[in-house]
Amino acid sequence: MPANDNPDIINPFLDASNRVHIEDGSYIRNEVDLANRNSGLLLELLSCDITPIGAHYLLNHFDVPILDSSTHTLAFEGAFEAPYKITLDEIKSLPKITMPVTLECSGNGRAGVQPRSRSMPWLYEAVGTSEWTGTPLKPLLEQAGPLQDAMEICFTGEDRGFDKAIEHNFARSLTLKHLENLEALLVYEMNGQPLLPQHGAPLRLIVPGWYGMASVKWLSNITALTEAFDGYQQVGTYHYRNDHDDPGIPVEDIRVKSLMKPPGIPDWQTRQRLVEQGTVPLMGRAWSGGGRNITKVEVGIDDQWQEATLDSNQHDYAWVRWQHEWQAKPGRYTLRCRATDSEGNVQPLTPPWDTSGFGNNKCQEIIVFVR
Ligand SMILES: Nc1nc2c(c(=O)[nH]1)N[C@H]1C(S)=C(S)[C@@H](COP(=O)(O)O)O[C@H]1N2
Ligand SMILES: [Mo]
Repeated sequence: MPANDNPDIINPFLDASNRVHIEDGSYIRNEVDLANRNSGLLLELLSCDITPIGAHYLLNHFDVPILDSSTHTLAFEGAFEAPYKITLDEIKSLPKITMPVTLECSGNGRAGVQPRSRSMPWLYEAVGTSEWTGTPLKPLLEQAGPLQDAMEICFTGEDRGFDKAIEHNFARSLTLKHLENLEALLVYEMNGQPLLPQHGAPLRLIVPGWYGMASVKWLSNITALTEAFDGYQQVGTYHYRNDHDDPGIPVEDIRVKSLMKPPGIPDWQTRQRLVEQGTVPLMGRAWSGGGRNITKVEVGIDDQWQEATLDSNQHDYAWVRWQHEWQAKPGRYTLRCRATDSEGNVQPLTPPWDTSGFGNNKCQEIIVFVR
C-alpha cells in the first residue's frame, strides 16, 4: 500500500500522541548482538563520493583478528607448480594501483524477509565506496602457476568460528575462469590509510563487481584446488535458494541498485523526513556489479516517475552520483529511486526474495512530509 493511503502513518512532525513508548516483549538477544557488531553506512553520507573510512559498513562473521603487519605473510599453496610465500612488505613493493570500488553486502535489504533469516537485518545501509590500494592478484597467481588440473583458487582469512556447528576459517573460492575476467586486488590501504583491523588489516582481497562476501579479509592463504571448494561460506550459504532443499544459485555479482540520501530532517523514532515546500534537491548513488554501468536513474514521487541526472564520470566498479529537483507541495509522499544498468537490468518494486534475503535490490522507499 502506498504510504499516502496508509492510515497507520501519522505525521510525526505534528503529533506525538501515537508515539510508541512501550512494546511488548524484549529485543531478541542474538539479533541485537549482531546488529551492534556490524554497522551500516549512515545514509546521509551518500553525499560523499568516497565513504569516510569509519562510516564504511562492516560485516564480520567471527572476531576481528589483530595481525602483525611486520611479520604477515601470504602463502600460495596447493595445486601450484611453484608454491611460495610472500611478505606484506614484498607485496607493497609490487606495482600499486588504487581503484574506487563499491562494496555491498549480499544480505543488504534482508530485513523484510519472512520467515526471518538469522543474519544481519540490514535495510539499505550495507554499502560503501572506498579507494582501495593494492596490487593486482593475477601476476602473483601466474608466478605460482596453477597446475593443469587446478580448477579453483581458495582465499582463506585468519578469522575462525562456527556456523551451523561447522568450525572453519572464513574462506571463499573463485574459479580460474572467474578470475580471468575479474580485476581482483590484494589490498592493504583504504582511502589512502592502512587498512583498519575491522576491514581486514593488514591484507585483504577486493573482488570488484561482486557482493562483499568474495572480498576475503585478513587474507593469509591462497590455495589452488583441483576440485570445487566445499567450505561452509562457499556451499553452506551465499546461494539464492527458493527453499531449504534447493541447491540454489551461487551469489556472485552485484544486482543493479540505487539509494537516495534522505532529504530534509528526520524524526528520531520513525526516521521519516520533513522538508519545506518548494524546490527540494534530491541526490543519491546508483551502482551495478560485473562492470556494468548505470544508464538511467528515475525518481518516483508517489507513483510519478521522472528521470534524474547522472554524473558523467562513471567508474566501472564504483557507484555514480545522481540528482534531481523536486517541486514539493505540502503533503505526505513516498519517494523512491530506480536504477537501470547497461544490460537493461532494472530495480524491482517488490523484493526478489530467496530464503536468506540475498541480493534484495528493491527500490528504496522514504516517507517525506512537506511543510
Ligand atoms: N575473513 C573474512 N572476510 C570477510 C568477511 C568475514 O567475516 N571474514 N565478511 C565478508 C562479507 S559478508 C562482506 S559483506 C565484506 C564486508 O567488508 P567490510 O566489513 O570491510 O565492509 O567482507 C567479506 N569478507
Ligand atoms: Mo556480506
